Amino acid sequence: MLRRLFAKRLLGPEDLRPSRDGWEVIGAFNPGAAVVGDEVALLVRVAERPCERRAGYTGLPRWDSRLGPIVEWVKEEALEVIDARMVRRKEDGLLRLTSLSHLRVIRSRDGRTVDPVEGAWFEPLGPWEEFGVEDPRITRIDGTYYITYVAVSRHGAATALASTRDFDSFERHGILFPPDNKDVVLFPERIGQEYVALHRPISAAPFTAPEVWLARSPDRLHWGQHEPLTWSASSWEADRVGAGPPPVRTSRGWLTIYHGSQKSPVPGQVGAYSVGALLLDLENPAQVVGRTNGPLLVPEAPYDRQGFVPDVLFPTGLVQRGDRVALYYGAADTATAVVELSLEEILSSLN
Ligand code: MAN
Repeated sequence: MLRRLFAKRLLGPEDLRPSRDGWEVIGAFNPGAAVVGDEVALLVRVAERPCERRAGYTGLPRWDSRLGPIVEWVKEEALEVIDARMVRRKEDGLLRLTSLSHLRVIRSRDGRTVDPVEGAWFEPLGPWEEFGVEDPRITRIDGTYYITYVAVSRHGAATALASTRDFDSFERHGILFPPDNKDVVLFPERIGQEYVALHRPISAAPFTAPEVWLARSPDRLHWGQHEPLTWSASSWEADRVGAGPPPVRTSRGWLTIYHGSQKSPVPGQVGAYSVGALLLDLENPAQVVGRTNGPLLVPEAPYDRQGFVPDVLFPTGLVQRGDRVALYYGAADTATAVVELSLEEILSSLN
């Protein structure tokens, strides 16, 4: 396990006002991060649910294109609880989320404290975002910030692209990877003329445990030449894996921080999410040339261990300054936290 050189919970639901009357913020987590001028901009996932409770009913939130956030009240006996995040409708076996997420810009001058003033909001729009927008990753390419984010709807969890130059206004570029595909990150530069992305498709007929794949594109919109990254997974990453923040160029290869989750022995409980690292070949990043033996970080701080989904450390943003790597992450699907690590120590833990 690596030394945590600095660690802090930066932001929680208590720090943000709900987007509308009658709604409560239950999570401010899984932040994208980018250096903008001399500040760090965080794009935080804000999860909300209705304040109202109706005995015998569950309120299922969704974004209506005309009305904004609305609630559908469904009899409890018509639903099966999967975990804190999801229920299944018995009638048709389909899933719904128990909260509805949008994104908000939060700025930090020093990367270790957040400004009280909130920036722009990125709210769901259109049919692909009906159940919310989640888990943004930010990559700066040629002066523009590209944001890959999960767009959830009755059609599944897809990954879409948006861009911004200032974090005040955003342009949408549509869906890049159709459902079920999350944890998409773009590399910060072209490799041999092409844009490169990591993504994580999930199949309903699993011939494999979830894998991280790599794809290439001439224009950031059309993706092909898909291939899986292969490494032999350990038990801490046996259930889910996915790229964390965008890969970082180092002299030894592309340092790629990712999350892995354990299988939980308890039904209805989500297995612990920890952090690992891969090293990908600089010229051909589909080749894994190094990896951590065990996890780099496991949920350990009280805020990693307790919250909406306990024991989740979900890295989504990274800012490098010299040897210092600040990793911004979602703690227990509730709060935004930062942990600072030494790049040298990360690299020497890889083999
Ligand atoms: C999934 C996603 C994330 C979430 C983790 C942990 O990967 O829903 O948004 O943070 O699970 O619950």
